[in-house]
Amino acid sequence: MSDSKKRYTLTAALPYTNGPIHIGHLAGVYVPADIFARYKRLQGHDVAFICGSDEHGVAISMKARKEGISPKEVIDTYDAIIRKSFEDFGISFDNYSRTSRDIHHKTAQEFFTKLYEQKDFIEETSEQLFDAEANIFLADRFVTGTCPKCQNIEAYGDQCEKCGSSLNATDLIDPKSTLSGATPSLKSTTHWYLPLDKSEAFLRKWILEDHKEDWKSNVYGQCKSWIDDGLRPRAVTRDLDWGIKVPLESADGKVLYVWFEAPIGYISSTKEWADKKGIDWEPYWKDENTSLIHFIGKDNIVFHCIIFPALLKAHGDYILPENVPANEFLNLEGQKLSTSKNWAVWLHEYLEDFEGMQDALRYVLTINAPETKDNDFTWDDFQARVNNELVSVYGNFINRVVVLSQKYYDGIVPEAGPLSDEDKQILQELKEAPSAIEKSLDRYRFREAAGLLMGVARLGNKYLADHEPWKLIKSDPERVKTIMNVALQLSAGLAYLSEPFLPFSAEKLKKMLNLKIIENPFEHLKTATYLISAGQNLGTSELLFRKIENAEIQNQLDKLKSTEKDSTIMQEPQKPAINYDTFSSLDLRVGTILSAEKMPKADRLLVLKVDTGLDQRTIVSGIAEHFSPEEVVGKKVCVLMNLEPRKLRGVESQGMLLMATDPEGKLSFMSPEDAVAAGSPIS
Ligand code: B3M
Ligand code: ZN
Repeated sequence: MSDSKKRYTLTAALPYTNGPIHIGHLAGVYVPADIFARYKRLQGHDVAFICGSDEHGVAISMKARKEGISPKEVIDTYDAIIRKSFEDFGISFDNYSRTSRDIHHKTAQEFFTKLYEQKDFIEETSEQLFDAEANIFLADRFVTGTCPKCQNIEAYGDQCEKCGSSLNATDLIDPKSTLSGATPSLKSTTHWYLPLDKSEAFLRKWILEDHKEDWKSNVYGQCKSWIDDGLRPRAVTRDLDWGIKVPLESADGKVLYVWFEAPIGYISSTKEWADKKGIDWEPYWKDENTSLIHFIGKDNIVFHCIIFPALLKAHGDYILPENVPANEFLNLEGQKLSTSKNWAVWLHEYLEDFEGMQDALRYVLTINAPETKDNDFTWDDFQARVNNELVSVYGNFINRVVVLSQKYYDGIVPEAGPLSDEDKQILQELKEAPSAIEKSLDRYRFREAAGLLMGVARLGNKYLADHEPWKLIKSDPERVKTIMNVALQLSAGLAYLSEPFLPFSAEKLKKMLNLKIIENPFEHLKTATYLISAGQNLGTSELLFRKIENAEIQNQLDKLKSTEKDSTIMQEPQKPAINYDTFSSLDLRVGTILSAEKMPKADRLLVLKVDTGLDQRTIVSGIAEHFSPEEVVGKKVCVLMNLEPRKLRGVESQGMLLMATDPEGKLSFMSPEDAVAAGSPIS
């Protein structure tokens, strides 16, 4: 392969299929990865842009348990949502696989076997945290406790999200099972460990020396602190029922640790892609001339910079990543994004609410990307960026150029006359733009690159505003031809340069200008003065971007507000299990309220007479602040018959009404939906 054409294997973190994609994922990983992939393809390189769903691990099991469905149902649901939303959003993966596919199980197991046979693992039996109630070993997200490094009380069994430390479950102080809330006991079990400590010398040289200059400082800094802290052996297997079976006879009931197998998912996905194309996958992972680049969020740094490279190196056949340009986190309206708390802007919902506006979100997430520090997404900023930059600058410029060209020249590109110094200057700036953008992108500075692109649009917008061809057309139509020709060159330049960033509008713009497809447009732009020739016909004009109305922003803010309210409902943890006999000892029946009156001098209590089918009895109920006596007469209710009678304000209550309480404390009766006779048993 010649120097000018390089092979790139670009991976984007495999999303867990326990929820849909949100803007944090997009800003951190998928938008920059997609910009880079499109950019490298435009330069004519051989690109494999690889991703897929991450479908094992505790995140999936937890979701399944919580919803009372199988892990398979969870992954099928979210894989479909994620896959579609990426596609609709224009993320240009060459392959999007799933780690539940056979090809991945096989690839991961073969990888394990090779390392096992090479004696790269240590087999060790030790005491691990065990939840006797749930009958399960507690690793990863099944256990929380206090981080020994930063004292964060919500650290997980494999990682503290606050300080980024990678942990073993037994490191946690005061561990608690996330399944039952129980304090775990210790139970002995056998696992296979990767002795990371033995990789220290290699990692020190490869990262701390060889990549001191070219890795981002946030990534380099995290790696340095882990290595300096001392690396310890890490288990690559787990006692779980959901995952890829450990391919050893002695390992019944054990699966591969999700962070062992998920990165191998990049390899499986590449294989799947190459199979479909009928090409060889191996150069993409084994040829030293291939650039392997992992796009990830900052919480995945240790896995991609330390553990996976240590595994690749131990295996022996693979290349190592050239760079891991991890981003920091994006917050939403000042708060941490959270799938479980539903504090997010979900991609599939955005695509519904803002149809055809993929590029608007891509732009805002890029220009405001959390590249070097955490950043905040606010809907007000989104609106301002779209309206003041995409619409008022970029869109306005293009619209003027196309509309005026239609009006003055019937949509035919006019011939340029002699160029003024300013015209020359503008065309020169356009020629310099691709190199500047390339320089930024090659250093993974996506914000800077998007800013440079917008700079070209600004240049054009200002050029037209300064020269006012719409005024000059009467007095100097010849000069206007030149101005419009220059403006059209800038528009064409924007169409080519914007493709990696704003692919949907780039496509539209190319059509509007009737542009040719050119090979390596970035290179072409550096030398060609005329990107669109005089005499050429333009296409029909369309609006590139539309304004965002206040009502749309309000609507999004309202959505978030309702989420905030929901998430403040503290869901009580489930009570300890009871057996069927205990349950069936409850005597529950449908009753009809026959009469009701307020209990004297008690604001909360109503004294009810209830027909239970068996008898008519008195029940005192604390519902007076919610219902008037008149409202409740005639209601069918759920009665707990055999609760011990007790006296309330001197009146004996013979049973209890069951009520539901909503987050605001409002009560409602548990009434049968259909007409059911008083006395009907409830079971
Ligand atoms: N599934 C992403 C996450 O931490 C995780 C990435 C795997 S990449 C091999 O949400
Ligand atoms: Zn910590």
